[in-house]
Parts: sequence; C-alpha cells; structure tokens
Amino acid sequence: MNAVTLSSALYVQANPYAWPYNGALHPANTCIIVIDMQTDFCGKGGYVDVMGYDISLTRAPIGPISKVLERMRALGFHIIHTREGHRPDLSDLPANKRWRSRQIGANGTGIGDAGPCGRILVRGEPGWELIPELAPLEGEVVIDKPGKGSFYATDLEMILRTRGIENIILAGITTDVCVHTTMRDANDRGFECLLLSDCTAATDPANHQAALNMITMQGGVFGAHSTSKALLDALSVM
Ligand code: C5J
Repeated sequence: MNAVTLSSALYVQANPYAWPYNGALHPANTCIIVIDMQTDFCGKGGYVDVMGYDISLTRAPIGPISKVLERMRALGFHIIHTREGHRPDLSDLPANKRWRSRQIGANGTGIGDAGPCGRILVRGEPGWELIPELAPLEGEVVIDKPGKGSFYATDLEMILRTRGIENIILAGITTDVCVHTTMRDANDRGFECLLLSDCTAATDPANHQAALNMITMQGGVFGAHSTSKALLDALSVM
C-alpha cells in the first residue's frame, strides 16, 4: 500500500477509503492511542495468560507498534497510552464484571484476585503496568480507565479537544474489545479513526478479522483500517 497525496492533502491508503476522509493528516491534529499494552493482556502470568489464551497473539503487535511510535514521535504527533485497571479497593469494579471474569481461567481467578503478576487488573500491581517495550516517554498522556472504552469515566475527550485533535490512529489490544469500543465511542464523538490491523490483536484471530470487517461496512461505519506500513509510507513524505 502506498501513500496517496492530493496537492497539500495527505492520505493513508486504507480500507474502505483513503484516510482521513478530508486529507487533513498532520501531527498537530492527529494522535495515536496505544490501548492497554499491559502485562495483564500480553505478558506471561498476566490476566490473558491466566485465562488460558495464547499470548503470542496479543504480543504480535509489539514490534509494529514500536516502529510506528518511533516515527510518530520523531514527527511530533500526539502520543496517548491507556491502561485498563481498578482501584485497589475495587470500588470501581462492577460486580458483574468481576463475576464474569471468574468464570474462566485457573481456579476461578478473576479481576481483583491474586495471580502470578499480582492482583489482576488492579492499579499499581505488576501485571497492570504497561510493558517495558512500549513504555510511555516523559510527557506522553496516560489514561487510566476502569472500562473497556477509553472515554468512559476518563478525561480523554477533554484532552483531545483541548489539543485540537481530530484524527485518531488506534493500536493496542484487544481489537474486538477495548480497541473497538474506543473506536466506536470516538467515532460517535466525531473523531476520524484509523485502526492499524498489524498493531492490534485479539485473543481469537477470527474475532480480530471480524472486527476489521465490521469497520468496512456502510462506507466505513466507524472509520477505516490500514497497516503500519501504509501509515509509515504516508508519513514518509513529511
Ligand atoms: C479486555 C481489553 N479484552 N484491553 N480488555 O478485557 O481489550
């Protein structure tokens, strides 16, 4: 996939349309949100591992995300990270979320319970930390969220509006849960969204593919999806 340039406009070759819709892609109005690249979702002994899923799937985006971050940082784009997690007293953990999390995995261990990497998805615990390979740099925004979406019960929207951000590039895990919820919520708020297919992953490859397919319906019902290569090709003209 190659970048598409029209006069001063800049587009990423994407599916189902060249993104962003208006060609207004530049560092001042565009961010990347790297969602939940935490040990609990992609590390040995973390929540996804304890549930019995294959963490090689959720680790696959680490390399592509690193390359994209390196280039976007060099160009001065806004960089945002999120972490899913709960207060140590679990006062922000809905009872049904906790109950459901205990239905799968070793010995009924669920969110808030002690696992190999500390209490699962509890703020401050080792498993809740962002993985070192994708650690935020000084000054980058980190959003702590109690839910799947990055807007619910956070100040993300206020930060995006204050910075004049219109375009959101999505990376992280998992494609079908936190990434999709964030993309849908961002789209409803009028943000123009691009999901990078090799910078995201699900615990089930079929769900990852289905999540990509959903985006392409209705002319791009939530935005578009593309690859890290297509994005980097587009950014190479900057
Ligand atoms: C999940 C997430 N899958 N970050 N969280 O529970 O997608």
